[in-house]
Amino acid sequence: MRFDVITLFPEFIRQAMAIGVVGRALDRKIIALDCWNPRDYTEDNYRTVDDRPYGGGPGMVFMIEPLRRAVQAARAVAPGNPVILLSPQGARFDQSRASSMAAGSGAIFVCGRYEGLDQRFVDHYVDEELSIGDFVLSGGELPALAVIDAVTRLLPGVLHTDASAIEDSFMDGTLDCPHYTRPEKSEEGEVPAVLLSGNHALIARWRRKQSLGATWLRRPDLLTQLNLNKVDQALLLEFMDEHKAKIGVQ
Ligand code: 58G
Repeated sequence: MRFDVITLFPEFIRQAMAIGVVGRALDRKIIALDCWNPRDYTEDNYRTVDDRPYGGGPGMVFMIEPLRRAVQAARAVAPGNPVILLSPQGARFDQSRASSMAAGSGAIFVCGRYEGLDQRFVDHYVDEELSIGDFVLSGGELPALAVIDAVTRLLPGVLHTDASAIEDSFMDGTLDCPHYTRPEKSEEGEVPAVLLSGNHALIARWRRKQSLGATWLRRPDLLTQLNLNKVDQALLLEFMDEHKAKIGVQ
């Protein structure tokens, strides 16, 4: 899997990607990273990459030419990989998109800056526009790093534990259950007894119930997308009853 990143801040991308799970995947050559700086593809003395918007208004617009040349350089070494623009106008990036990307051979990410890119660049060179959420950032670098991280941790051999086992919680559209580690008793309370029982069937049942309950409480929008089987329905009803008893609903 190779990732190419078109960015005015290649050191930001390289430094962020040297850390943690993604850094280890790079060291072990499970992924490869190359950055392409549009400023290196300018020809004027000032190395200009932005200009004033036609039609007036505040801010600047990323010029076509340095972006086109940077993308062409990336494409030459990563033929067939899609050119992906990170922008608030993009389709929402989620776990299912992360899985599909993990099944591919990589991507060329374009990180915009300023008020945006010349639309003619978008129309001609961008295959897909993605957004990591409904908010505006000052550049596409953080979203590109988020996408690369989400995809990389799904690749075989990247996580110590089997990624498919870990991802099961969100892959099936429910939120993760709570986790606990030592000590068994702390100032802040005790670990739920079931987790100390050694009864693995009961533990799996408790975790599933907590996942369904958390999804119901915090992300009812996700819950409506699910097709719960009879067992899940029973577990969720149990959680709902206990929750209602706890907050004092008859
Ligand atoms: C058009 C307009 C093209 C992604 C703006 C490119 C990027 C948030 C997200 C841009 C971003 C997100 C300018 C700065 C987009 C660029 C970039 N902000 N929600 N900012 O994924």
